[in-house]
Parts: sequence; C-alpha cells; structure tokens
Amino acid sequence: MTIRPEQPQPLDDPGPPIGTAPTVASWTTDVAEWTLDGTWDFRWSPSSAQRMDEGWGSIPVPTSFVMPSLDRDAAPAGDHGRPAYTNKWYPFPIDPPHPPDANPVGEYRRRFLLPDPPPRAELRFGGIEGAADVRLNGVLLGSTRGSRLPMAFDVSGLLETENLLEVRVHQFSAATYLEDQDAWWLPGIIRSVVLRARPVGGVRDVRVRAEWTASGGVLTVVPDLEDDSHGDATIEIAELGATLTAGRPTPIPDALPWSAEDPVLYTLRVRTAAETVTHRIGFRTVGIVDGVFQVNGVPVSLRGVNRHEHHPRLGRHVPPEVVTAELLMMKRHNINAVRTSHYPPDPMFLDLADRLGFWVVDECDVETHGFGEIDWRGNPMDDPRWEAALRDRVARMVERDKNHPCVILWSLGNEAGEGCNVAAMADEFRSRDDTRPLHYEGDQSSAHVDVWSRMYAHPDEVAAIAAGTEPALADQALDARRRAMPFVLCEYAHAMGTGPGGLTEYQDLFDAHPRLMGGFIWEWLEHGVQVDTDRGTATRYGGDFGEPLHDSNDVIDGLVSAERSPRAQLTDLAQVFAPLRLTIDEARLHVLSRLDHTDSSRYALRYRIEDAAGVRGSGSIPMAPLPPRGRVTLDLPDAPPSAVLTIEVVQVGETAWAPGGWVVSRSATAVPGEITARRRGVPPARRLTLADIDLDPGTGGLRRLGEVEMTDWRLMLDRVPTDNDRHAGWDEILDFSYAERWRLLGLHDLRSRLVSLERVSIDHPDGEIRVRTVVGGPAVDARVSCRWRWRAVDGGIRLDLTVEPEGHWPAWTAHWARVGVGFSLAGEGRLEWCGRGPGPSYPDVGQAATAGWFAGTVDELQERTVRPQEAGARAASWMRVKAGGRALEIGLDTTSPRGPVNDPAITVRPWSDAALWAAAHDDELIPDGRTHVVLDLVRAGVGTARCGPGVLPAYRLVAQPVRGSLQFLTPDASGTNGDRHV
Ligand code: IPT
Repeated sequence: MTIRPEQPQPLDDPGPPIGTAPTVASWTTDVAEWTLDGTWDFRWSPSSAQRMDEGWGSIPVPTSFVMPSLDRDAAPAGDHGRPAYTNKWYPFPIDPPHPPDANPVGEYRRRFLLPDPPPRAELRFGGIEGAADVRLNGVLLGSTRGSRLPMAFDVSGLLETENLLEVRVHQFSAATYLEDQDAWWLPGIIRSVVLRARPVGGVRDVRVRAEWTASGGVLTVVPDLEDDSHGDATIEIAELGATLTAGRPTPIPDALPWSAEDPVLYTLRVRTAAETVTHRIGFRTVGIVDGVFQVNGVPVSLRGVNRHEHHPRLGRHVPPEVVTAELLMMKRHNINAVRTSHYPPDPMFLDLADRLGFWVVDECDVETHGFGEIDWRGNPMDDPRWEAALRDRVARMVERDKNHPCVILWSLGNEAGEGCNVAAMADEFRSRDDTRPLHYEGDQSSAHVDVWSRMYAHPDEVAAIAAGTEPALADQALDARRRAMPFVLCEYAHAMGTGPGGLTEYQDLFDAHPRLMGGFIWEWLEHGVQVDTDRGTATRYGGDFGEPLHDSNDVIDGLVSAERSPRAQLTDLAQVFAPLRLTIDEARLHVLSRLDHTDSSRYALRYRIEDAAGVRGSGSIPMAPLPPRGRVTLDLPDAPPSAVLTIEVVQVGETAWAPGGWVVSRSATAVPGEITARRRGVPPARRLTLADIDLDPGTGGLRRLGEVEMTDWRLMLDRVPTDNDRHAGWDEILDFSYAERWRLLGLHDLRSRLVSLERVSIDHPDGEIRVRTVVGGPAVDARVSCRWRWRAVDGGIRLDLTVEPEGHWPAWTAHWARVGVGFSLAGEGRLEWCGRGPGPSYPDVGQAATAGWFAGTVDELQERTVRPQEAGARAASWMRVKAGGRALEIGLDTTSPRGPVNDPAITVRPWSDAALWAAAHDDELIPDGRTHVVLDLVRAGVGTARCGPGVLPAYRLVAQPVRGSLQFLTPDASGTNGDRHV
C-alpha cells in the first residue's frame, strides 16, 4: 500500500515522483480493465501563477496539448500553447533544479462511471510529458515525473460509482533538466490511461528469464502475487506442454530460439485463483564473447535506426495503427534493429517488435545535453541530488520492459555527460537485470558500460576501431577493458534532407569486421508538424510557431516524413541493408548473406534482361540456401552488351510484413556504352544540322535548337544547398560549409563573358561553331574558361564542352557542386531517361537506383523536402525531355575526370532555381508553367556533414578541368514505347 502524499511534489524537487506504485511488467490479464482514453475536459494557462480560465474546453487523450491541429477542440480561449523546438538548448535559464515562472499548465478533468467499482485497483499512466499532480475524487494520489516512463497509483478504496479524475500537467519542473532530448517540447498526457482492478491474490508482477542454451531453452518464472507471496500460481506454456515451479530454472528442450530473423514466441500463462495473466515470451541469450556481440551463441550485426515517437498532428502520441505501419515499413526496408531514442517507447512498440522481430536497444528517458553548452557545469549526471531520480528512471524502464525478448541492450540515456550518477545508474541496471549488456555513448572511458559506442565517427576511424588500432586511453586498465568490447555506432549517417552519403562505406566495414556490431541511422522519422492552410496541409519546423529560441529544421532529419511516407534515403537504405548483398563483376554474381541466424531459403534470385526496346528475357537464378553469413559466386545469365541485366532478391512466400515476391534488393550491370543502344523510341524523323542551332550573338548561349526554344542557357557550378551542404563536416580543418565556400566564390551568381563566337565552314559537313566564354563570380578572380564546340555528327548535333579553372582558386575553397548546363523550356514537362533509377542519385547516394530505362512527369520526379533544397537528380546518359508539345533528346557523356564524381545526370523542376533558393517551406514552391532543366557532366556527393563527416574524399568535386559532350539527337516530338514509369 503506497502512502498518499498531503501536498503535490514541489516543481523544483529533483527527486523521483511521489505517491506512485512500483512499476511492473505489462501483459494481458483477465481481470477488469477500463480505458480512460478519449475526450477529456481541458483548460490551459501560460503559467502556474496566472489564474486558469473559468471555462473548460475539451481535448483528446492521449495527445500533446500544444499541437496546432487540436485547435478545434481546444480550451474556450482557443489557446493551449504551441510546439517549440530546440535541439540541445533548454528553453529557459539553466538554473537547476528550478523551472522558470513562465511555466504553462494544462488542466485535464475526466468523469467516469463504474457501475460496480472494484475495492482494489490501480490507475496507470503510460506517459505524461511534464510534471503532473493527480487527484481522484478529490484525493491527491501523487505527482508524476519521468515523461516517457510508466506511472501507477494505487487507488484502492477510492473508487465510487461516479468518479472524477483530475490531472494538472506543468510543462516544466526539475525533471525537465533530465529530458533535454532533440525534439519538440510537447507536454500533455501522451500515452494511454488505464484503470485496472487488483484482486487479492492476483498477479502483481512476473519476472521471466527465457534463456537459449546449447541444450535448448531454459525458463525461469518468478511471479509476484498481490498477497506478497510467490507461491500458489500455476505457470505453464501450453504449446510446449511445460508446467513450471515458481523460481526454478526448467529446461524446455522443445522450445525454438527467438531472433529478429525468426521471432518465435510462446504464450506463458500465470494463473492464481483470482487472476490469469498471459505473456508472450521468446528464448534468447545475449552475450559478448571475445569482444564480439552475440545472441544465441552467434555474432549479430545490427542494421538499425533511431526511432523517436512523433506524430504530425498528435505530437508525442503515436496511435497503434501508425506504430504497426511503421514497423512493417521498417521490415520491408531490411531494418533489423531499433534504438528507442531517447526514451522507452510506448509499450505497444515492444510487443510488436517481439512479434515482427527487431533487435531493440531500450534507452532510458535521460538527456541533459543543454549542460554541454555550458561545459557541463551543474550537470545533474554529476550531482548526487539527482541520483534517486535517475535510479528511479532505470528501475521503471527495466521493470516495465524486462520480459521482452526484443530488448537486447539497455541504454542508460543519451548525451547526459559523465559523473557519479553514471555509476549509480549502471549499478541500478545490473542489480535489476543481468541478462543484457549496458550501453551509454556518454561513457567514452567505457568504465561503466559493456559495449563501446560512438556517434557519427568517420569511416576511417571505424576502420581503425574494427582493426583494434584505435588510440589508447590514458588509463591502461580501462583501455584494456575497452579493447575487449564490441563497438556500435549508436548514431551515424544523419538522414537530413538530401543524403546521407556514405552508407555503403559504413556497411562494408560492418560486413567485414566482427568487432563492429553495426549501428543505427539518425533517424527514422522527421518530426514535421502539420498545419492546415488555405491550400491544404503543410509541414512546419522549429521557429514556425514564434519560438524565440529554436533550431530551425534540425528536427527534420529522417528516413520517412512525419506522415511516414518513405524518403528516397529509405529506399537506398533498404538496398544497403539487404539481407543478401549482391556484387556483379564481369560475368559473375557474388552473393553474401548478412543473415546471422537463418539460412537464405526465405529469398530467391530473379533476373531480367532489358534493352532500349524493352524486356528481352527473365528467369530465376538457382542458388542453394546459404548458411548464416555464407557466400557464393554464381554465373550470370548471358546478356548482350546493348542490354542491362538486373538481378533481384525476392522474398519467397508471404511474411507478416510483405507478400511473396517482394523485391528485397536489386543489382544491375551498367548502362550500355553506345548512345544508340540507350535511346528508346522511334528514330528521329529528321536529322539536326548546324542550321538548327540558334545562338545568342551577345552571350553565345543556345536560344533554339530546331523547333525547341529555350531560355537561361548557362553554366552552373553550384546547387541550392542541401541541409548537409550548409555545414562543415566534422573532419574539415576549416569550419566553412560547402555552401559558404560556393558563396564566397560567387558560384550562386556566376557572370559570363563571351570571348569569341566563330562559325567555321558551317555549310560543310565538317563545319563547326566555336564559342568561348569566361565565367566567374563577382568580386573574386576565380574563373572558368569554357569552350563550347558545336558539330554535326552522325545521329545529330554534338556539343563538346570543356571547362577549365583559371585565375586564383584557393585550394581550401576550390570545391564545386557540379559542372552542369542549365536552361528552361516552355510548358510543363515529362522525362524519359536511360541511366539509373527510378529514384534519384548523387555520387554517394542512390544505392537503390540501378540501370535501366525510366520515365515520369516532372511533377512525379520531384523529391520533396520539408525545407527546399537540391534534390531529385537522375543519373542519366540518354534522355528525352518533353515540354510544351516539343521534345529534346540528349545523350550525355563525360570524358574527364574519371572517378565517382563523373556521374552524368539530369534534374528537371517545375520551378526555377531562384524559387528553390527563396523558399523556406515546401508549400511555398509553386510550378511556374515551365520545365527547368540542368544537365550535369560531373557533380559532388552530398555526404552527411550536418552531423558527422563531410563528403568523403572520393566524392568531392575539386576544381579541375572537366570535359564532356551533349549530343542532341532530335528536336521532334517523338513517340516512345514501353518505358518503365516511376
Ligand atoms: C546527436 C543526438 O544524440 C541526437 O539526439 C540528435 O540530436 C543528433 O545529434 C542530431 O540530429 S548528438 C550530437 C553531438 C551529434
């Protein structure tokens, strides 16, 4: 029986919550349960000092009460605060343990009827963001702390037929100092509220230890009964014919192991005279052997994502159907692990992860990142006054989630610095559960953890760690301890905007080195906030709600949008994370299984041969099942050089997340070398000649080619910065972003000077038009000299373009985004291309884009980003752009330089670059009725500099001579056939 407090907990008390009951595991019970979710009365005040409005409005529970889309149901004054976003900054003075006076309060009230009120019962809150005082029928039950952790109150003897539950949520308290995660501040009752009868002799808690050993399953179940005994409960798993004695380890020889690849669950029943509870359990043992992370005795590689809980309209509450859909989507994209950044998830997430199969790092609700901004002075992690609260957070997470097979690591928290409480928390973890290793990236000495974890380390550093050649720690004993640990990247590859570049480089390292446990992409989800506008809905980010202090769009950095639509980076990730890695060289196919626990019989190989005229053949490639981590080399089917051979890994049979035949990954040979082999459709009705070229005599730029008129013909060296371009990589010596370098060189504002325009025997078949221009930005003497040489060749008109730097290009700034030619066509457009697709690619992203023939409207080819930026380029070496009833057909080849930046591409947009530069939100982009085209000879990678290394050296485009050609094949609107639509 918990003691009911007389006063609410003071908001500046750094201690654990008061009046709450111990946390227990979650399960299904047969005793009466009532959900209190639904519509509650609600009112709001901007600070506790200010009087509440007299009138009450209503609000749905669970939600975050500040969400703009709840306006219709809001308090009568219509005001209930607004979301605010900061990454590390506390939105008030750092003055621990005090919250500010401007401390919004949301008051909730709910009346409920119980025709037959139970004498003993518990009231459970899944999560209340903020600090709440809870009253039932006028009696103060206690105060909550720990926003994403469960809270329960013993309400025995308080329930009546008519009941009134009151919850007063203060947005800020001392506990806020422990919850400084990089996310919106979103107070409210964010998870379900449940009332549960607690019969005398019922089951209070169950502790399950389901191990997998060399001789099969071993199960230990310890029930904790409401009468404080462990006895008198029947414990059984009917499917296995197993009956157990409380507390006694029992071999279960028939059990199958649980793994993320094959998540076998059994139903455990614990029955007393008063209550039967059922629990889904799985047998598995986590261990670290010779510095290698293992589950069930074999090494496991984590191909994971960091997952926050966010909903664009509801805030921190994610309804069950959305959670289910997102986990199915993860499975379909070959993700096998989730770090619950940076707090324990809604428990339904873990139920689903058990069922579908995910390795989960369960992270405690602890982050004090804002103290890092002041050199960690006063950090609660190093202040004994906070120890009890931190231990309590550990206890609540472990006790709630202890029985989930999916949880394979505990994480102490995120970015909370170091100090005495790290040891205290580690001790609390170990005293409650010794079956899972402990993770905390903040402990770089690794004195208190079991695995060594880093964030955003450069692939070179990861390679050194993989080889065990990392720099030594000063303390020899700790160094030896850390060297014996497996290594995990708890965050890497910041998936913000266009990017992240370099996924393949990381995965190659994970595949090759057993010390590397793999890692977790930052992050699964963008935290966009949806608002209603006159034109429909739009997405907003930090600063859009008038917050004086904010981190702009840093909160929009996911593989899927807030609405859970996949971004291009998710499709690429699926390819990089594929369970079978395919590599094609010459006429051979190399297959590597990334499966750790199961053979490859769930997958089959399929091929397709396609040329410009369409699909020429298809079939399957026989492969005997590969053992876990096995590899094999197979012969490729014959395909002519004018064709592309595509190999697909497909799922055999249906799974809980995908139908049979689901394409898991794809690999293909390169596009044919000859332009004639790439071009699709009927031959040109008429051949272009030099007479078809109309150049502007003042600039040398192309104005018309045959029937096709164009404007804004220009050389381009920059791009509208991506989120990554706006930052310097962590490995850069100078803290200048790429975008700043381009701007310093004036690449966004290039001016051209016509040096000469010569027409040499243009009536003769060998005639040519030679144009020379010099192009550079204002205020600098870094220029490029361009030679444009137009000739009639077999099959059309060929423009050879040479771009050479001249003047002074300081070595440290001399990086370009591209060397491309831009122009614009009248009318809305459509693109057909041969190259890589259907998705976008840049030299270091676009792993999912494989060779072939593709098509789509300009509108369909836009990769929308919440904050507009460079996106959506398609690698292409032949293309037909149709706009305004005319077509332009172009072959694109780059002669030099060689290497990954030599990746010819086309970008088509329904708005100009100037519009893209000017827009701060996607909904500000309005098509202008034209088709804006850029043809790139070379282009830079995108990297992941927003958080982590810059563009890797091979993908940087250093200022250097570039040569290539544009071959214009026909100016006529010509038909096409059988192209694959995007
Ligand atoms: C890292 C944080 O752990 C994560 O929550 C998120 O903020 C990410 O950065 C950036 O989006 S911490 C940082 C020091 C890299």
